[in-house]
This record gives sequence, C-alpha cells and structure tokens, in this order.
Amino acid sequence: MMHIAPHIVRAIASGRPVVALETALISHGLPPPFNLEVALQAEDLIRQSGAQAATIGIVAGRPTIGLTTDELNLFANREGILKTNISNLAWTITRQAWGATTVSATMKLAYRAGIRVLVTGGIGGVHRDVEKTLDISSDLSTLAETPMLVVCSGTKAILDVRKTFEYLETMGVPVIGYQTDQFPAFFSRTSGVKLDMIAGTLEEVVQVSRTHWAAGHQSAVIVAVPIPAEAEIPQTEVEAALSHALAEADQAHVMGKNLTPFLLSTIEKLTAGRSLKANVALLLHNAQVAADLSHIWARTTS
Ligand code: PSU
Ligand code: MN
Repeated sequence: MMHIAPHIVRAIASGRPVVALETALISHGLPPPFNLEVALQAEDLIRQSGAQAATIGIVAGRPTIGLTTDELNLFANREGILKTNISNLAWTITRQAWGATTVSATMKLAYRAGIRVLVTGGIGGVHRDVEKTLDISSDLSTLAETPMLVVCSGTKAILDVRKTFEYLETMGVPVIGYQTDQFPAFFSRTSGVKLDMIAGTLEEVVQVSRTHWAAGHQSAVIVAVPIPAEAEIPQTEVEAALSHALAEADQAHVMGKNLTPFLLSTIEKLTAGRSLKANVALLLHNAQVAADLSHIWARTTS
C-alpha cells in the first residue's frame, strides 16, 4: 500500500542517512512559487550532505516516500489537495485522493518505512483560543507515540508556544534546544519559554535520544532549532501582525485546518513578505541540521 522510491529503499536497507520531509507545508503552508523552490532547495541541501531526502505525500491514494520532482511540482501547484493528518489518512487513501501530509501523517509513514529523522518548519500544537475551540494538532499525539528525531523551529508562530510546550512535557516528549536555551517561536529566536535541556552538539542530541528509546519510551525527541539571526523577525512585530490576522480569521469564521494557511498568508501581507523570507530561511537551515543529524544517527547505529 506504500510506495518507497528505490533509492530510498536502498539507503534505508544499508543504514545510510535519510531525512523525511512533509508536504502539507508545500501545499498548504507556503504560496507558489516559493513552495516548490524551497522544497527542492531543502532536498538539495540534504543530498549535498550525502544523505537522502525523502519527501512524503499521498499520490492519488498511494502513500509515497520519496516524491519525484514532477510529483513535488504537483503538490506545489495542484488545486484541491487534501491536508492529511492521522485522522483522515485512511480517507485520503481510500478515496484515491491527493493528500499533503502534516507532521503527524508524515511521521507515521516515515517511521513505518524505517526513517528516524524528520525535518519541518514548525510543528502543529495548541491553538491560542484552545478554551473555545479545543483545537490541538494531531501532531502532538503522534509525537507522543512515534520514536523519531524531529527537527523544527518550535511550533507554528500562530499557536500558543507555552501551552504547546507544556503539552509536550505532559506527553513525555523531550524538547532539546540545539544551541539555544529557549523554545524558539518560529519567526523569532526567543519565545520566553525556557528550556532545561540544551545541547551544544548534535552528537549529544543523538545520545540522549538513544537513552530515551533504550528505556522503552516511544515518544519522539524534538530538536528545537532557532531561525538564523539574520532572518529573524522580532517577537513584538510578529505578535502585532498576528493579532490582526487572528481578528480577521475570527470575523471570517476561518477555523480548524484552514486556520494555518489563512493566518500565514495574512501575516505575510502584514509584514510585506518578510515572514515568507523568514519561513524559507528557517526551513533551509533546519534541513541542514537534520541532514547532519541523520549522518550522526546512521554512523552510530549498528
Ligand atoms: N508550520 C508552518 N506551516 C504549515 C505547517 C506547519 O509554518 O503549514 C503544517 C505542518 O504540516 C504541521 C501542520 O504538521 O501544519 C499542522 O496542522 P494542524 O494544526 O491542522 O494539525
Ligand atoms: Mn487543528
């Protein structure tokens, strides 16, 4: 039921480094033509390091690990692609639909294929108006039960960073700051949420993860990587743009799965495109970190 590209199969079978990438970000998170550009650039960075890049999505009902450039192009431009998480994964497959997989669905498929490192921009999490909506991403429940290394710049900017962090702790998901003492706030390097696990090297991250899993835990390990300083947007500016965007969303009754794309595009307008540049910068940086991490993981797996 799952198609894995032959070069990815070979890499996994021989224990060579592989990094999984999601497609929800391409189809629903970034506008064309940036979405395809960044998807290809992230893959390139990973390949240049000597690792394999496996972007994952549902192609006409078939879970596919290692999309071709043509397929990536379709995920970037085709209309009506579903945003597929765990709850509608079976639906997407059964309907033979195209599904851009979120972190949750991507993790499940990647792990089943034998991949242990995944990269994204920001994970889903607890929404700011959770008291009203109970909107909590299925990324969190999947992170609680899927033993993978997940490289990200914290949670999406539009979410409640502190509540998301608390939820991760509740679910037993270690959050390790990579050369940072704060859970990053996506567009900003700081969020005010202090981390108590700070790793100076990726070797340390791998060591802690192995100890975590050797103890029998099934949760993911989050490698929290701040946006490069030169691309950062100060938190106060992001917050101002976001309150506008949230008010607009409320007025237009945008909610659930449509909320993220709406807020991101509104923030992009409000920051005159700087949020988009920041988003691209952090993704590419995270791809580089994930590639390095996958080499260390492969080297230390026997
Ligand atoms: N971060 C972004 N843009 C995105 C996403 C994350 O900056 O589009 C996507 C990821 O695929 C993540 C998903 O897994 O949003 C979470 O969506 P939801 O809140 O609907 O679970
Ligand atoms: Mn949601």
